[in-house]
Amino acid sequence: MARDLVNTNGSFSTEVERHLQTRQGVSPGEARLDDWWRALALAVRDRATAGASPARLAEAKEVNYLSMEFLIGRVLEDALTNLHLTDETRALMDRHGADYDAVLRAEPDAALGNGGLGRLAACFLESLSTLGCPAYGYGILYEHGLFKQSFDEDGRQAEAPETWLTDGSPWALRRMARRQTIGFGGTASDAGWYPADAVIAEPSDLPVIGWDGAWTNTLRLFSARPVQPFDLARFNAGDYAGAAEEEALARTISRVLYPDDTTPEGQELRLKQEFFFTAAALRDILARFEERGHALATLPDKVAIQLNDTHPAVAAPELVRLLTDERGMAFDDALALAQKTLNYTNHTLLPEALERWDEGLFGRLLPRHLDIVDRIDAAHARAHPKRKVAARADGAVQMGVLSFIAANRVNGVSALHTELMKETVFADLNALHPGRILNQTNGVTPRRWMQTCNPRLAGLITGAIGDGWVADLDQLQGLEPHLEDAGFAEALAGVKRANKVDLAGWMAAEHGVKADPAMMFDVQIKRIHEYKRQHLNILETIALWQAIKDAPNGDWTPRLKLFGGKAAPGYVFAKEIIHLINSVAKVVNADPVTRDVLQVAYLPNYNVSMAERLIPAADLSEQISTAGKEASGTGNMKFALNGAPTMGTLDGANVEIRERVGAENFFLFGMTADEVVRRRAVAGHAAKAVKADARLAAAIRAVRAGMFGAGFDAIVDNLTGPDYFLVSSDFTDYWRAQREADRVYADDAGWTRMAGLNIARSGWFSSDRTIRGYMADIWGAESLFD
Ligand code: 26V
Repeated sequence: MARDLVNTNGSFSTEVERHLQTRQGVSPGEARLDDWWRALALAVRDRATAGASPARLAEAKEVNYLSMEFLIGRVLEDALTNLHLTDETRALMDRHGADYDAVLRAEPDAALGNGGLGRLAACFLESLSTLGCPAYGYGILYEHGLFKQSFDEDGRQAEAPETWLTDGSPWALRRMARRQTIGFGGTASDAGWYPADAVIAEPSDLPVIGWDGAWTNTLRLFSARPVQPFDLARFNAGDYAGAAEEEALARTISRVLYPDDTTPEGQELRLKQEFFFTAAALRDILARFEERGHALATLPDKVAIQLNDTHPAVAAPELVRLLTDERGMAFDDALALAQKTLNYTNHTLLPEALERWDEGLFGRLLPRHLDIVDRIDAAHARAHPKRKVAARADGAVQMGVLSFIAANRVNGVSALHTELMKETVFADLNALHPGRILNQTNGVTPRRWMQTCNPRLAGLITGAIGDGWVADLDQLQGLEPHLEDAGFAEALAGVKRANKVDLAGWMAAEHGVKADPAMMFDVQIKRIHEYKRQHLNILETIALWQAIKDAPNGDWTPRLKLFGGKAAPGYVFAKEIIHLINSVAKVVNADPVTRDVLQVAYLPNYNVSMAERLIPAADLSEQISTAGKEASGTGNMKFALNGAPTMGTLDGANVEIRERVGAENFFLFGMTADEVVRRRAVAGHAAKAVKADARLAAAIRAVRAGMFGAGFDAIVDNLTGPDYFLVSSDFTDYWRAQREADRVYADDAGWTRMAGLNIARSGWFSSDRTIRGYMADIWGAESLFD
């Protein structure tokens, strides 16, 4: 909705008080924190959705972002910020004696995603609204988001269900008129599909408010519901459990987010989830298109559909089916339309994360779609008779191949990742379709990841260069001359110090962990995975601890090593890494010889809200994946933007961060992607690396000897054996780069300058820039503001 059409009659505060009374049923005096945030959310919702659509919306090209995950976190603070309602809300809370910050914290995180892929989707939606690009996000309203993580007494990960939706969400408005029926199973013939089972996809709309409240897009998330609410006959016969069986089965589909971002579970439920939301989204998109009165042949002119990884790849056969079986179009025409409408983003080249569905399972659940996949393959083979690349191969449907064949554009998420796509996984397809693959390097929204999460820095920047940077992040370049000004530099250092003091206070209060803000805050927060190499970080910690013990009077730069992140519940090795970090923390933190210069803390249950606290307070950003494995990274961008230089490999978007902030403002170490491949071919590479580095050997010996307890055999055996991710081979250079960081950090002015240059030169990593790229190069979509 355009801003000038927003209904601003009556003050926001009055609306909040009214919602408090009418929806929460309490007076301001009785309101609990939860009542306040719900009333605030409802009032914000009204603001965001009031008003009419501009006439040109009817003609505009509409973007649809299909994603299994939207990791949105908390919504209220971001919404208030974008609507410029924070001051009024603070005043309202003050008037009623409510604690504004506590009210904001009463909102549970919407953890409808695992990590980078889902958080990127959330940043993209916000940028789409900020840029005035008409768009819908489509996904699943999971009843339970990503599991809650805690540590047991030994420091091992424990998982508990997450319950954000138990009391309902004030953001999610059910849209009963737009329900869809989704079939499964049954039989197929040339005439079409006869599903055996069906569920209802019930949409709930969440508002996505852009900067300045200038435009609001919709995130439409589907819940699965039974076609029949319950079986009355069985109920009346006393079979109460049986009577609710169908309902329970249907609801299972939207019950829980898959807590795994690496290994496709070969499980029916996940394929059901994928088809469920994808089919519901396509029906909704086509219904809206037809309501707009356009002819089917113009679909690609009015609609673009983005497949966020292969999870919605079944969109290809489903769209063809909707156009042929349900609308009578010829197959070739339908496929041509689908191909012009669909686009695919790849987010990982890790072989274990590339989806492939057993053709038996696929055919049982989606018999008609399996036929159509074969016809898509046949059409592709006719067009390219010399090369054999098929979506259905080796007894499975290869979802990456299917997505590629059925897409107009295929993109990678960083320059390096895109090149590796062309050279490795998609080499054959790239040769057949030169130009189809293109790059759109990821970005992050500066509203959440600076303006909201780091108000001190945002204020300092605005004081120096005005507030235009919020919607035009390149303007941060204007900070560079200010860095020469000693007063500004001192203020910048003061912001970081104050953020660290805040974080330390929160760590003490919430986690009982003491953190000394005088130490360097060295932060690694992300999912736990061997390729991300948290074990390289903790090994270096052990080696540093040993070095300090050897020379306690040395000139050590005091460091706090901070970790956060969850491991997939079934990923045993990753869970061992968590256990090791916690065990090292226990020993090192208790050591009177070293504790003033080295501390280790692993904060449990890392999520979006925790990232918003940690990133503004970080001094050093750990981005240490094995080169060639991290598709892009987006945390790396958030740290640089908030003034934490990177300790990193030449991987993913680290490469581009280093190019932009300058090599001298980036702590580079490790092998390149090419060197990684060559090193892996060296027989006994890990054993050789350990032999060549006495510090590494001693650190591994300490773990093996049980200095941190038992249970780390798999890690030790790996680092001295196969070491596929080359932790041992990169250790020596990592140590060197860390000592270089120590040296620079010891010089306050030098470090502040480096941090400042990271901020000033990170404007390019705004997701506004990324979305402009998608609009121009992939979607052919335009802003309603232009
Ligand atoms: C795979 C699966 C398999 C089945 C269970 C659920 C599930 C969920 C996610 C995935 C693939 C995850 C891929 C991913 O998250 N890639 C990350 O994407 C970020 C945004 O582009 C990027 O910055 C990270 O480098 C990349 O690892």
